[in-house]
Amino acid sequence: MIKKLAKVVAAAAIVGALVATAVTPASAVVPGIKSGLKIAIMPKAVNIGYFTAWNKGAQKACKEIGAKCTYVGPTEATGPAQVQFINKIIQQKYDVLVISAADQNAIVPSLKKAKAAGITVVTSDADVAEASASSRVVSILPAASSRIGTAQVDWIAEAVGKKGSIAVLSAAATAANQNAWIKAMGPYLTKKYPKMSWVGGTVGKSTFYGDDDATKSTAQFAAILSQYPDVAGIISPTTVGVLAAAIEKKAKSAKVKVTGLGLPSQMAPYIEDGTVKKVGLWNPIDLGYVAVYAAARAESGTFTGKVGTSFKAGTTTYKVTTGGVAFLGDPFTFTKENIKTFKKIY
Ligand code: RAM
Repeated sequence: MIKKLAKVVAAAAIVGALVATAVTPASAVVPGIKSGLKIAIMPKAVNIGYFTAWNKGAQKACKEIGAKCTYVGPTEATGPAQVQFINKIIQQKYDVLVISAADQNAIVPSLKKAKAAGITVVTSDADVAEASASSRVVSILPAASSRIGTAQVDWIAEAVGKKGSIAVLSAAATAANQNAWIKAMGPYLTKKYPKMSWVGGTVGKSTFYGDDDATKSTAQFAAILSQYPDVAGIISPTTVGVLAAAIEKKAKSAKVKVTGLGLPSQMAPYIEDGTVKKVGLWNPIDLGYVAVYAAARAESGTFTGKVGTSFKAGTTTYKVTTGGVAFLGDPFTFTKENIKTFKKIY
């Protein structure tokens, strides 16, 4: 992955150099992208390690395209908290906003205001609600929700020996990404693993919300154990939740198995000591990188975001599919065997 990115940067640098000496104005760094764009990169919350990696990729793209990018956002992963920052972005006349929606509905009116003010809005990591898709140009997401949801069911099935009851420790109830993954988990578990069940009867009634906050996630982990002492496994589809679960499982020597979407650099100690056998995640650095390219091309008028169109980020071409979404690729899984390598990357 790193090698691939290095190649991409090298290729972009060469292209940039050639173009600069040819007819294009000296300020153009990547063909098809205006240079000097003012871009805001807004995570669900700035204090989440996953988004630090996402921003790293975004900043790398910004450097390549000659944009000025600012990482800005709340310390609490909620829609209302993001709205205050979106309003500031509008006042400060940014050209582009790349945002991971903490709330699929609450931020929509502000995104529409931004759009009306001429700002190009692209969601990445977490989208707005399907019905509000027109409030952004395109959404850059890791992989199809069904793939991310069902993969986590397979990981927990492996951990619990394909039997027992399962709960979910999620992020915010308002987050489109976690909700879509959880929705895909329900029917898949029932169909594929007949000896497994949801602690509350359905996946919806078995989902606890830690709001992408470490303290709340720890409390919800404890709530699952006290409400369902026989729970065999917990899936936590959030980097904040799965880390809190691993820490608590270890501290309490809890028998419950834990898996989910974890940042390898944060989960390494718990994978290495066997507290957690396996977690997975895509590369958030790549996700931020691709989102900036899509947004900058849209702002430059060389990409519309319409279904069926495509755009280039580095050397890779991404296609926009149903719903105005482009996907990065399947998640990687991390175990004792490979965590040493991945923890150094993100
Ligand atoms: C948390 C956030 C983010 C999600 C990851 C897996 O960091 O909720 O949106 O994609 O987990």
